[in-house]
Amino acid sequence: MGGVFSSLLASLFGSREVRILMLGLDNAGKTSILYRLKDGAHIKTVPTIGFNVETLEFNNISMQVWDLGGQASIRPYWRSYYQRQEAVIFVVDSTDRDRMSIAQSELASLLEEEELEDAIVCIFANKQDAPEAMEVADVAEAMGVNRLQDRTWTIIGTSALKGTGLEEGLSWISNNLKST
Ligand code: G3D
Ligand code: MG
Repeated sequence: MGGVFSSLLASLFGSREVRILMLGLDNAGKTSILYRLKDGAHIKTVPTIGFNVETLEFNNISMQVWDLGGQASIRPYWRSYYQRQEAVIFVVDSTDRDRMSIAQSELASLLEEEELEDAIVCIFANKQDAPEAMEVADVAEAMGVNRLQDRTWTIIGTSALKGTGLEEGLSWISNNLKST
């Protein structure tokens, strides 16, 4: 399967400006997802104080990607990136049982950010192709999604390796974005 970005996202979002933030612990699969989506799009990696920001730009769509975890001291720098982000994709490594609780607390603190209070949240339970992957329902429970009642959210099983679930996630975002 090739990249799905140019054809799929052009049809999903048209000329609407969309800003999507993709976050998760390192090794969750974010860069792999970005490259899976990149067909026809541009990816830049911008080194910033203490971390890299990857950006995918296509038409009016921009997707910013960065790693969370173990970087509390630079968290204040992130705030400037949060502004006007309409959707958050939070990527979880479904095989990483040991760090599920760290991922959960990172997601919880992210959702407390005032700038993100209107953002819709799509959790990718990634690496579903791996035999040892936790089931999506178990990832949902570990991520504490029952506490997300006042948000527009979903969780979708994905595999960056196989390219599965990504279209479904992007369609969900397109269908759930607040109209402006
Ligand atoms: P990150 O950008 O979130 O840090 P990466 O994560 O995209 O760099 O991926 C980290 C590792 O997980 C890579 O392995 C990558 O191939 C693997 N990976 C990403 N997505 C999937 C997936 O859906 N399924 C499986 N099985 N593996 C995945 P390496 O070995 O290259 O470091
Ligand atoms: Mg990466």
